[in-house]
Amino acid sequence: MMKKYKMLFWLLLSMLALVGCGSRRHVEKENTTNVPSEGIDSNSVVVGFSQLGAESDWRNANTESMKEAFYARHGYSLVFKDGQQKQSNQITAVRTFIQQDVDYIVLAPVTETGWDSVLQEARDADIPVILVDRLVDVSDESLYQCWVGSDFELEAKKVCEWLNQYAIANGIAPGDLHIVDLQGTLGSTAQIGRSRGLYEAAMENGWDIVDAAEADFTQARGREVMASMLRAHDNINVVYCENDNEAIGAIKALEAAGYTVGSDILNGEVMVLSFDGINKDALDYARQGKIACIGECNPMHGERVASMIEQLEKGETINKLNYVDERIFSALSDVTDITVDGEKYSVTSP
Ligand code: GZL
Repeated sequence: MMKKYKMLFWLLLSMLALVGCGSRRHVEKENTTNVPSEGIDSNSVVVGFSQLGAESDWRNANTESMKEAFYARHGYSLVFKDGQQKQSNQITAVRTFIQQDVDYIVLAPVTETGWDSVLQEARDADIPVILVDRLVDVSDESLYQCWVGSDFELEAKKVCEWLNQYAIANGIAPGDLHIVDLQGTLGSTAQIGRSRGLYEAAMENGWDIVDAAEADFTQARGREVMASMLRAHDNINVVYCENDNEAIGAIKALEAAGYTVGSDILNGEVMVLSFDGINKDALDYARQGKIACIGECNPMHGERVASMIEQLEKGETINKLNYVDERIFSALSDVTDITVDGEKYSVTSP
Protein backbone atom coordinates (compact mmCIF):
# COMPACT_ATOMS: atom_id res chain seq x y z
CA MET A 1 0.00 0.00 0.00
CA MET A 2 2.79 2.40 1.02
CA LYS A 3 4.55 1.66 -2.25
CA LYS A 4 1.48 2.84 -4.17
CA TYR A 5 1.27 6.11 -2.17
CA LYS A 6 4.99 6.70 -2.73
CA MET A 7 4.57 6.26 -6.48
CA LEU A 8 1.59 8.63 -6.40
CA PHE A 9 3.63 11.20 -4.44
CA TRP A 10 6.52 11.16 -6.94
CA LEU A 11 4.10 11.27 -9.86
CA LEU A 12 2.36 14.35 -8.41
CA LEU A 13 5.70 16.00 -7.62
CA SER A 14 6.99 15.50 -11.17
CA MET A 15 3.74 16.86 -12.59
CA LEU A 16 4.05 19.99 -10.41
CA ALA A 17 7.65 20.46 -11.51
CA LEU A 18 6.66 20.19 -15.17
CA VAL A 19 3.86 22.75 -14.78
CA GLY A 20 6.26 25.09 -12.99
CA CYS A 21 8.95 24.84 -15.75
CA GLY A 22 6.39 25.14 -18.50
CA SER A 23 4.85 28.28 -17.02
CA ARG A 24 8.30 29.84 -16.37
CA ARG A 25 9.43 29.11 -19.93
CA HIS A 26 6.07 30.38 -21.19
CA VAL A 27 6.41 33.69 -19.29
CA GLU A 28 10.02 34.13 -20.47
CA LYS A 29 8.93 33.34 -24.01
CA GLU A 30 6.04 35.79 -23.76
CA ASN A 31 7.76 38.79 -22.18
CA THR A 32 11.48 38.49 -22.74
CA THR A 33 14.19 36.63 -24.56
CA ASN A 34 17.06 34.97 -22.64
CA VAL A 35 16.54 36.93 -19.40
CA PRO A 36 14.93 35.60 -16.19
CA SER A 37 11.23 36.49 -16.26
CA GLU A 38 11.44 37.81 -12.69
CA GLY A 39 13.88 40.54 -13.72
CA ILE A 40 16.45 41.79 -16.18
CA ASP A 41 19.97 40.39 -16.25
CA SER A 42 21.77 43.51 -15.04
CA ASN A 43 25.15 42.24 -16.28
CA SER A 44 24.01 42.35 -19.91
CA VAL A 45 23.26 45.12 -22.38
CA VAL A 46 19.50 45.36 -21.99
CA VAL A 47 17.47 46.30 -25.07
CA GLY A 48 13.79 47.16 -24.80
CA PHE A 49 12.01 46.49 -28.10
CA SER A 50 8.57 47.98 -28.73
CA GLN A 51 7.17 46.10 -31.73
CA LEU A 52 4.04 47.62 -33.24
CA GLY A 53 2.01 44.43 -33.58
CA ALA A 54 1.56 41.09 -35.32
CA GLU A 55 -0.68 42.19 -38.21
CA SER A 56 1.18 40.50 -41.04
CA ASP A 57 3.64 37.79 -42.01
CA TRP A 58 6.16 40.56 -42.55
CA ARG A 59 5.75 41.75 -38.98
CA ASN A 60 6.11 38.27 -37.54
CA ALA A 61 9.27 37.66 -39.58
CA ASN A 62 10.61 40.99 -38.36
CA THR A 63 9.89 40.07 -34.73
CA GLU A 64 11.59 36.66 -35.08
CA SER A 65 14.58 38.30 -36.73
CA MET A 66 14.97 40.69 -33.80
CA LYS A 67 14.60 37.97 -31.17
CA GLU A 68 17.03 35.60 -32.94
CA ALA A 69 19.68 38.31 -33.31
CA PHE A 70 19.71 39.21 -29.62
CA TYR A 71 19.19 35.66 -28.38
CA ALA A 72 22.33 34.63 -30.25
CA ARG A 73 24.40 37.42 -28.73
CA HIS A 74 26.10 36.72 -25.44
CA GLY A 75 25.81 39.62 -23.03
CA TYR A 76 22.61 41.02 -24.52
CA SER A 77 19.04 40.78 -23.19
CA LEU A 78 15.93 41.68 -25.17
CA VAL A 79 12.76 42.80 -23.41
CA PHE A 80 9.97 42.47 -25.98
CA LYS A 81 6.62 44.28 -25.92
CA ASP A 82 3.89 43.82 -28.58
CA GLY A 83 1.95 47.05 -29.19
CA GLN A 84 -1.00 45.27 -30.85
CA GLN A 85 -1.03 48.06 -33.47
CA LYS A 86 -1.87 50.75 -30.91
CA GLN A 87 0.44 53.73 -30.42
CA SER A 88 -0.78 54.08 -26.82
CA ASN A 89 0.53 50.58 -26.04
CA GLN A 90 3.87 51.44 -27.60
CA ILE A 91 4.15 54.66 -25.60
CA THR A 92 3.41 52.66 -22.42
CA ALA A 93 6.09 50.15 -23.43
CA VAL A 94 8.69 52.90 -23.95
CA ARG A 95 7.82 54.39 -20.53
CA THR A 96 8.19 50.92 -18.96
CA PHE A 97 11.61 50.55 -20.56
CA ILE A 98 12.57 53.96 -19.11
CA GLN A 99 11.44 52.82 -15.65
CA GLN A 100 13.45 49.61 -16.09
CA ASP A 101 16.42 51.79 -17.09
CA VAL A 102 17.24 49.65 -20.13
CA ASP A 103 20.42 50.47 -22.04
CA TYR A 104 18.72 50.96 -25.43
CA ILE A 105 15.18 51.36 -26.71
CA VAL A 106 14.32 49.97 -30.15
CA LEU A 107 11.03 51.23 -31.58
CA ALA A 108 9.07 50.07 -34.64
CA PRO A 109 6.51 52.92 -34.64
CA VAL A 110 3.02 52.06 -35.87
CA THR A 111 2.55 55.56 -37.34
CA GLU A 112 4.83 58.55 -37.76
CA THR A 113 3.33 61.25 -35.52
CA GLY A 114 2.80 61.56 -31.74
CA TRP A 115 6.25 60.48 -30.48
CA ASP A 116 7.89 63.77 -29.49
CA SER A 117 7.12 63.72 -25.76
CA VAL A 118 7.89 60.06 -25.04
CA LEU A 119 11.14 60.24 -27.01
CA GLN A 120 12.01 63.36 -25.01
CA GLU A 121 11.41 61.33 -21.84
CA ALA A 122 13.83 58.67 -23.14
CA ARG A 123 16.42 61.36 -23.85
CA ASP A 124 15.92 62.86 -20.37
CA ALA A 125 16.63 59.37 -19.02
CA ASP A 126 19.76 59.24 -21.20
CA ILE A 127 18.52 56.14 -23.06
CA PRO A 128 19.35 56.06 -26.81
CA VAL A 129 16.47 55.22 -29.16
CA ILE A 130 16.92 53.26 -32.39
CA LEU A 131 14.08 53.16 -34.95
CA VAL A 132 13.46 50.06 -37.05
CA ASP A 133 11.19 49.64 -40.10
CA ARG A 134 9.02 52.75 -39.98
CA LEU A 135 10.06 56.32 -39.14
CA VAL A 136 8.78 58.98 -36.78
CA ASP A 137 7.90 62.58 -37.70
CA VAL A 138 9.35 64.61 -34.79
CA SER A 139 10.35 68.27 -34.47
CA ASP A 140 13.84 67.31 -33.26
CA GLU A 141 15.43 64.42 -35.16
CA SER A 142 18.13 64.10 -32.52
CA LEU A 143 15.46 62.38 -30.40
CA TYR A 144 16.51 59.15 -32.10
CA GLN A 145 20.00 57.89 -32.78
CA CYS A 146 19.41 56.16 -36.14
CA TRP A 147 16.94 54.16 -38.24
CA VAL A 148 17.13 51.07 -40.45
CA GLY A 149 14.42 50.10 -42.93
CA SER A 150 13.14 50.25 -46.48
CA ASP A 151 12.75 53.04 -49.01
CA PHE A 152 9.00 52.59 -49.39
CA GLU A 153 8.61 55.19 -52.12
CA LEU A 154 11.31 53.43 -54.15
CA GLU A 155 9.45 50.14 -53.66
CA ALA A 156 6.35 51.83 -55.09
CA LYS A 157 8.23 53.39 -57.99
CA LYS A 158 9.59 49.96 -58.95
CA VAL A 159 6.16 48.28 -58.90
CA CYS A 160 4.58 51.18 -60.78
CA GLU A 161 7.33 51.22 -63.41
CA TRP A 162 6.84 47.47 -63.82
CA LEU A 163 3.09 48.15 -64.44
CA ASN A 164 3.96 50.94 -66.88
CA GLN A 165 6.31 48.68 -68.86
CA TYR A 166 3.81 45.81 -68.72
CA ALA A 167 1.07 48.04 -70.18
CA ILE A 168 3.36 49.25 -72.95
CA ALA A 169 4.45 45.68 -73.80
CA ASN A 170 0.81 44.55 -74.02
CA GLY A 171 -0.65 47.55 -75.84
CA ILE A 172 -2.77 48.69 -72.90
CA ALA A 173 -3.44 52.44 -73.04
CA PRO A 174 -2.63 54.23 -69.75
CA GLY A 175 -6.16 55.58 -69.48
CA ASP A 176 -7.49 51.99 -69.64
CA LEU A 177 -5.83 51.13 -66.32
CA HIS A 178 -8.48 51.59 -63.58
CA ILE A 179 -6.64 51.16 -60.28
CA VAL A 180 -7.77 50.86 -56.65
CA ASP A 181 -5.31 51.39 -53.79
CA LEU A 182 -5.72 49.14 -50.71
CA GLN A 183 -3.69 51.28 -48.36
CA GLY A 184 -1.68 50.12 -45.38
CA THR A 185 -2.06 51.57 -41.89
CA LEU A 186 -2.77 55.26 -42.58
CA GLY A 187 0.06 57.48 -41.43
CA SER A 188 2.65 54.71 -41.34
CA THR A 189 5.85 55.32 -43.28
CA ALA A 190 5.19 52.26 -45.47
CA GLN A 191 1.70 53.47 -46.41
CA ILE A 192 2.81 57.06 -47.00
CA GLY A 193 5.62 55.98 -49.34
CA ARG A 194 3.69 53.30 -51.23
CA SER A 195 0.62 55.49 -51.73
CA ARG A 196 2.69 58.51 -52.79
CA GLY A 197 4.61 56.39 -55.30
CA LEU A 198 1.34 55.19 -56.87
CA TYR A 199 -0.22 58.63 -57.16
CA GLU A 200 2.88 60.18 -58.66
CA ALA A 201 3.12 57.36 -61.22
CA ALA A 202 -0.60 57.70 -62.02
CA MET A 203 -0.18 61.45 -62.62
CA GLU A 204 2.91 60.88 -64.76
CA ASN A 205 1.47 58.01 -66.85
CA GLY A 206 -2.19 59.07 -67.06
CA TRP A 207 -3.64 56.15 -65.07
CA ASP A 208 -7.12 56.26 -63.52
CA ILE A 209 -7.14 55.91 -59.73
CA VAL A 210 -10.71 54.73 -59.12
CA ASP A 211 -10.65 54.57 -55.32
CA ALA A 212 -8.45 54.18 -52.24
CA ALA A 213 -9.15 52.98 -48.71
CA GLU A 214 -7.23 51.80 -45.64
CA ALA A 215 -6.85 48.02 -45.45
CA ASP A 216 -4.42 48.21 -42.50
CA PHE A 217 -1.92 45.63 -43.86
CA THR A 218 -4.23 42.77 -42.83
CA GLN A 219 -5.88 39.97 -44.85
CA ALA A 220 -9.28 40.50 -43.23
CA ARG A 221 -9.41 44.20 -44.06
CA GLY A 222 -8.02 43.54 -47.53
CA ARG A 223 -10.95 41.23 -48.22
CA GLU A 224 -13.55 43.60 -46.72
CA VAL A 225 -12.23 46.69 -48.53
CA MET A 226 -11.97 44.85 -51.86
CA ALA A 227 -15.53 43.54 -51.54
CA SER A 228 -16.92 46.99 -50.82
CA MET A 229 -14.95 48.53 -53.73
CA LEU A 230 -16.38 45.88 -56.09
CA ARG A 231 -19.86 46.85 -54.97
CA ALA A 232 -19.09 50.52 -55.65
CA HIS A 233 -17.19 50.26 -58.96
CA ASP A 234 -17.57 48.07 -62.08
CA ASN A 235 -14.40 49.09 -63.95
CA ILE A 236 -11.58 48.01 -61.61
CA ASN A 237 -8.84 46.12 -63.49
CA VAL A 238 -5.77 46.71 -61.26
CA VAL A 239 -5.65 46.24 -57.46
CA TYR A 240 -2.62 47.86 -55.80
CA CYS A 241 -2.25 46.15 -52.41
CA GLU A 242 0.21 47.74 -50.01
CA ASN A 243 1.22 44.35 -48.59
CA ASP A 244 0.83 40.62 -49.28
CA ASN A 245 -1.72 39.95 -46.56
CA GLU A 246 -4.04 42.53 -48.11
CA ALA A 247 -3.45 40.94 -51.51
CA ILE A 248 -4.49 37.49 -50.23
CA GLY A 249 -7.69 39.00 -48.84
CA ALA A 250 -8.37 40.99 -52.01
CA ILE A 251 -7.98 37.87 -54.18
CA LYS A 252 -10.49 36.01 -52.01
CA ALA A 253 -12.97 38.86 -52.44
CA LEU A 254 -12.40 39.12 -56.20
CA GLU A 255 -12.88 35.39 -56.77
CA ALA A 256 -15.91 35.29 -54.46
CA ALA A 257 -17.45 38.00 -56.67
CA GLY A 258 -16.77 35.94 -59.80
CA TYR A 259 -13.73 37.83 -61.13
CA THR A 260 -10.70 36.12 -62.67
CA VAL A 261 -7.44 37.31 -61.10
CA GLY A 262 -4.55 37.39 -63.56
CA SER A 263 -2.65 39.58 -65.98
CA ASP A 264 -4.86 39.44 -69.12
CA ILE A 265 -6.38 42.84 -68.43
CA LEU A 266 -7.61 43.35 -72.02
CA ASN A 267 -9.74 40.22 -71.68
CA GLY A 268 -11.35 41.11 -68.36
CA GLU A 269 -8.87 39.70 -65.84
CA VAL A 270 -8.06 41.80 -62.73
CA MET A 271 -4.37 42.31 -62.00
CA VAL A 272 -3.16 42.28 -58.38
CA LEU A 273 0.08 44.02 -57.34
CA SER A 274 1.63 43.72 -53.87
CA PHE A 275 4.55 44.39 -51.51
CA ASP A 276 6.64 42.31 -49.05
CA GLY A 277 7.31 38.90 -50.64
CA ILE A 278 7.20 37.07 -47.28
CA ASN A 279 3.76 35.41 -47.15
CA LYS A 280 4.08 31.90 -48.61
CA ASP A 281 0.66 31.97 -50.30
CA ALA A 282 1.47 35.33 -51.89
CA LEU A 283 4.75 33.99 -53.26
CA ASP A 284 2.89 30.95 -54.64
CA TYR A 285 0.33 33.26 -56.24
CA ALA A 286 3.17 35.28 -57.73
CA ARG A 287 4.73 32.11 -59.18
CA GLN A 288 1.35 31.33 -60.77
CA GLY A 289 1.03 34.91 -62.09
CA LYS A 290 -2.01 35.47 -59.88
CA ILE A 291 -0.12 38.28 -58.18
CA ALA A 292 1.52 39.97 -61.16
CA CYS A 293 4.31 41.78 -59.33
CA ILE A 294 5.61 42.06 -55.74
CA GLY A 295 7.88 44.83 -54.50
CA GLU A 296 10.20 43.15 -52.00
CA CYS A 297 10.21 44.52 -48.46
CA ASN A 298 12.94 42.96 -46.31
CA PRO A 299 11.92 42.28 -42.66
CA MET A 300 15.22 40.78 -41.47
CA HIS A 301 16.45 43.76 -39.45
CA GLY A 302 17.52 41.89 -36.31
CA GLU A 303 21.20 41.55 -37.20
CA ARG A 304 21.29 45.12 -38.50
CA VAL A 305 19.88 46.55 -35.27
CA ALA A 306 22.09 44.37 -33.07
CA SER A 307 25.20 45.44 -35.02
CA MET A 308 24.19 49.09 -34.64
CA ILE A 309 23.99 48.65 -30.88
CA GLU A 310 27.37 46.90 -30.83
CA GLN A 311 28.81 49.86 -32.75
CA LEU A 312 27.23 52.32 -30.32
CA GLU A 313 28.63 50.29 -27.41
CA LYS A 314 32.09 50.77 -28.93
CA GLY A 315 31.46 54.51 -29.27
CA GLU A 316 31.38 54.34 -33.06
CA THR A 317 29.19 56.72 -35.08
CA ILE A 318 26.37 55.41 -37.26
CA ASN A 319 24.55 56.89 -40.26
CA LYS A 320 21.24 58.40 -39.28
CA LEU A 321 19.21 56.64 -41.99
CA ASN A 322 20.17 53.14 -43.17
CA TYR A 323 18.26 51.77 -46.18
CA VAL A 324 18.22 48.10 -47.15
CA ASP A 325 18.52 46.89 -50.76
CA GLU A 326 15.41 45.21 -52.15
CA ARG A 327 14.30 43.41 -55.32
CA ILE A 328 11.19 43.27 -57.49
CA PHE A 329 9.48 39.93 -58.17
CA SER A 330 7.35 38.75 -61.10
CA ALA A 331 6.86 35.42 -62.89
CA LEU A 332 5.59 37.21 -66.01
CA SER A 333 8.20 37.46 -68.75
CA ASP A 334 6.81 40.65 -70.35
CA VAL A 335 9.15 42.88 -68.29
CA THR A 336 12.69 41.67 -67.55
CA ASP A 337 14.08 44.85 -66.02
CA ILE A 338 13.01 48.37 -65.04
CA THR A 339 14.82 51.67 -64.58
CA VAL A 340 13.88 53.93 -61.67
CA ASP A 341 15.64 57.23 -60.89
CA GLY A 342 18.42 56.24 -63.29
CA GLU A 343 19.02 52.88 -61.57
CA LYS A 344 18.37 49.61 -63.43
CA TYR A 345 16.73 46.72 -61.55
CA SER A 346 16.34 43.18 -62.89
CA VAL A 347 12.94 41.60 -62.34
CA THR A 348 13.50 38.47 -60.23
CA SER A 349 11.31 35.36 -60.39
CA PRO A 350 9.47 34.92 -57.05
C1 GZL B 1 7.09 47.63 -44.12
C2 GZL B 1 6.21 47.32 -42.92
C3 GZL B 1 4.85 46.95 -43.38
C4 GZL B 1 4.82 45.70 -44.25
C5 GZL B 1 3.54 45.11 -43.83
O1 GZL B 1 8.40 47.83 -43.70
O2 GZL B 1 6.11 48.46 -42.08
O3 GZL B 1 4.08 46.66 -42.22
O4 GZL B 1 4.88 45.96 -45.62
C6 GZL B 1 3.61 45.30 -42.34
O5 GZL B 1 3.38 43.76 -44.17
O6 GZL B 1 2.40 45.10 -41.74
